[in-house]
Amino acid sequence: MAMSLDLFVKEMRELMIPSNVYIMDGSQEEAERLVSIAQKSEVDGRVVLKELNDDEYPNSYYHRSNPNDVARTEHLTFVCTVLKEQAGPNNNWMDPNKAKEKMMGFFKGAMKGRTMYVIPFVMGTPMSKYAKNCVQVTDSVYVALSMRIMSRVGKQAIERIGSSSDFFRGIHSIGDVNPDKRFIMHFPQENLVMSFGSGYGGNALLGKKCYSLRIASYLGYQEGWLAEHMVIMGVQSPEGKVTYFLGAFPSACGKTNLTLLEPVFKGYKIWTLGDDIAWINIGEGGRLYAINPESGFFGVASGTGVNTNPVMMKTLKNNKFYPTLFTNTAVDNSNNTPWWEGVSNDIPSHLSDWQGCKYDRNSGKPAAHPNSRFTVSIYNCPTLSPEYDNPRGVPISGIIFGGRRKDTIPLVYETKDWSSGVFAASIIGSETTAAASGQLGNVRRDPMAMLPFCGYSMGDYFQHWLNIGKRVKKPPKIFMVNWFRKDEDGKFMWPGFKDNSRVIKWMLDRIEGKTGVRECEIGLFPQEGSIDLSGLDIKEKTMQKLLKIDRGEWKKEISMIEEFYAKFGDKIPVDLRNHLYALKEKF
Ligand code: GTP
Ligand code: SPV
Ligand code: MN
Repeated sequence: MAMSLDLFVKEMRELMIPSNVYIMDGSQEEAERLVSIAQKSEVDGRVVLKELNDDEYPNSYYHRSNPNDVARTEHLTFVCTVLKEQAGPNNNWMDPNKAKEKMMGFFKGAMKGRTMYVIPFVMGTPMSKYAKNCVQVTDSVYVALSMRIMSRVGKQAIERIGSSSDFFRGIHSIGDVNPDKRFIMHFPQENLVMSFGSGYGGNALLGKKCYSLRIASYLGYQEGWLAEHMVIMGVQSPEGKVTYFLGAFPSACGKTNLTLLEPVFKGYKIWTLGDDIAWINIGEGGRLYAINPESGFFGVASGTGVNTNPVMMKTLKNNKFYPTLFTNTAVDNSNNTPWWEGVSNDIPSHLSDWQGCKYDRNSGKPAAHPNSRFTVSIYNCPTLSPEYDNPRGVPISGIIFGGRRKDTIPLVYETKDWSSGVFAASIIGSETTAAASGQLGNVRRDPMAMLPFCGYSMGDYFQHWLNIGKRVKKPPKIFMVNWFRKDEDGKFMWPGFKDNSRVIKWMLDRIEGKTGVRECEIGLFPQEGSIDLSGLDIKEKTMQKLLKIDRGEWKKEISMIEEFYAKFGDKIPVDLRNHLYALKEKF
């Protein structure tokens, strides 16, 4: 249903009956005003924002959410296409009319006594032909401030929208944060999302996963491009040449860390372009070009420290963009700084946990929620690529896919060609993490790291990937990695983090044709000695284990893949089925 911005705001006001309507302009004064409002407001008994130590963490504020609202809720997330088959077995589905009726019931009068923030925003740099116009309404000042960091909010969006009705509409209310009245409903065929009952990131910042992945993946399917759960980064060699990579990893499996990585080798540098979402188009010369539609990081705090991610620690202390938010970390009361496991070795003695209680270090529980996050502008990042705002995006030479697996999957291998790469990506399995509510550590299939984010049937999605490869002149090389393989004692065998640059350097050598491969059952493996391990204390035996293919493990893996593929019946492209038969033959 076509509807101008004015009409949309009018309808929302009539539906939710807020006592105020505030249209955001994106200015600095506005941010200061909203922060000040948030410091005075309470949502179910919690002050929305508290100022943190300005000397240690400039312009930073602390937010504690309802303990029932700390991660994405996949079981309450629906894709409401006209036909159930369009949403596919990878999505929860509801009839669009039924879904709207249900949501309208929740939204009716939901903002009584509250302010409705109208957030006009652009996903992508506004000069880009790939950028998209969006509007979200919300009654959460925390969401309004977060959206301001994560996307380009304000006048530019209003100007781009003008009197047209061609923009994404996101309708959001935190309601009373009741999990029984919590739903995130997507209507890809109407460019619309309705979200009620949660203030948490991926459920509530509708420009992020809801629009830029679920809705945008559907748009991309219609229009011939890809919206992916991927980092974008440039790898600079000592000669000064920059090669661009995409990297897809499931939630909380290392994207933010990878794109802010400081290589261990002299002369090499990594340029950051995006840590979560990439929109990929076929551009100049028939190559793939990627843009990051977002303008901030909504990153996992736990595990982030000067040893693991020094660039992010610098980003968090860089005060260029106002404000930076910390959600559900612990707080060190001795100096009013946010604290989380991994930010320092010793546990401070005056610590409040993420729920605001005095931390008991004998509890066996972490002080920060494992999915505690920071929300910080990408412009604060010292390694931000000069190409970040380039409207045409950056040309892609390599795509990395990974998962979190304690066994089975080797440290790295290359796939033979695009279609083998699409197959390898379609069979990714990964252990579930704290980024989504539910049990942790279960291996589930997470094709292209998109299982929770693909806005249509994954059978069609796989075919779309294959079709893109046929249209691209020189398809990027596709690599598979696993930083998370463990030994018999349950310890990570690969040091990870900055040492991942050793594997990236190998990929660069492969792209430049500087090193050969040996062919194995599942793909192309590094020749012995071709991953540069200089200065790293790792045993040859460990490297062998990291690259090992265990036939028993792979037999099990193949039966899990068959089970997953079977859910899609004949929607799985013939090409991929053939790859699976061929793989099975080998084991
Ligand atoms: P989302 O924001 O949920 O999409 O997560 P992400 O993919 O950006 O993951 P992130 O980089 O935030 O990492 C998640 C967790 O994995 C953090 O606790 C990191 O410290 C940890 N991690 C990241 N890279 C590595 C690695 O190479 N090895 C090990 N062992 N842990 C890692
Ligand atoms: C993820 O879960 O992949 C995230 C956090 O990046 S959220 O924005 O909540 O989706
Ligand atoms: Mn993510």
